[in-house]
Amino acid sequence: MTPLVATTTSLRVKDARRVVFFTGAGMSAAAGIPTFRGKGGIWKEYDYGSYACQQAFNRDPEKVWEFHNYRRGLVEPCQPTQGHRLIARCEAAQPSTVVVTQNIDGLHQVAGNAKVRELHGGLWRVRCDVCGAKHTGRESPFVELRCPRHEDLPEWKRPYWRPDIVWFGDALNRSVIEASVEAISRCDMLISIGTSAVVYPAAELPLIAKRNKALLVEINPEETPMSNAFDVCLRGTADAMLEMLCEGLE
Ligand code: BJW
Repeated sequence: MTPLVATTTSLRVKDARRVVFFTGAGMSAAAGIPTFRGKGGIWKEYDYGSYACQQAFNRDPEKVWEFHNYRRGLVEPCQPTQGHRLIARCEAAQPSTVVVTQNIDGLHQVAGNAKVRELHGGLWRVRCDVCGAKHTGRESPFVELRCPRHEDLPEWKRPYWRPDIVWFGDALNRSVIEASVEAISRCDMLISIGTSAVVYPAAELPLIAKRNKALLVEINPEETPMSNAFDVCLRGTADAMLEMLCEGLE
């Protein structure tokens, strides 16, 4: 069935029992965080093969860290938008609400959502792939680039911390995928917000909700390759469309 394409709807989140918000970079655009694709997108300026894959990190970890610190610097002063706050209000009113996000900026958590599944990792986490150590902190820039646990090694031989981000070619974290699939399978309304729906496997996750007869709503000013799978496509910004969908929440 072709979707209803509109700028207004009488659908309301308060009328659903279990809602999943499925978010991408457009969710945080109004916070001042650039998206990846399209006008002003990060991949226009930075080639992901040089900055966002394990091979690039193996080749030149300091160059990848420079890019990563640039991203930390961009995100660090940004605050959740009205849209993030409305999604947090939805979880407060309906605790079964889950956020499945491709974003690494952590803004859903800052806004107050507790159930956030980060498909592509987190900007503020680093890990050591040699000893398994993990560190979370909002240092910006992050300057101690080598894992301190390897005191037996001379400084120049110690392994680098690696941003805990899912780069191209990386497998997604299994427990995060499982928790996301579980939430999506059980929801009766899935609202996809601000994703170009070109990165897999994330792009196809909303289809799981469709198989289970949930109502699928897409919020995006632009059409996406997945738009036809949705029941309703709201052509507007995340903040404006969420203001409408979340009307009447306690
Ligand atoms: C607004 C708005 C406003 C603007 N309001 N909206 C199957 C088929 C083909 C390829 C593959 C496949 N399976 C796997 C692959 C390979 C690859 C892939 O998908 N490639 C495609 C690009 C072709 N996938 C992977 O490698 C994944 N791993 C994997 O599958 O492992 C197994 C495997 C590997 C290899 C082969 C086969 C299997 C991992 C993907 C990791 C993605 N990582 C990144 C992070 C990069 C690093 C960093 O951040 O430093 O995640 S890439 C980047 O894209 C980031 C995002 O989370 C992700 C999605 O982007 P998103 O959120 O959709 O943003 P944009 O910018 O694309 O779109 C913004 C949208 O917002 C636009 O539509 C605007 O219109 C809209 N918008 N303002 C509402 N105010």
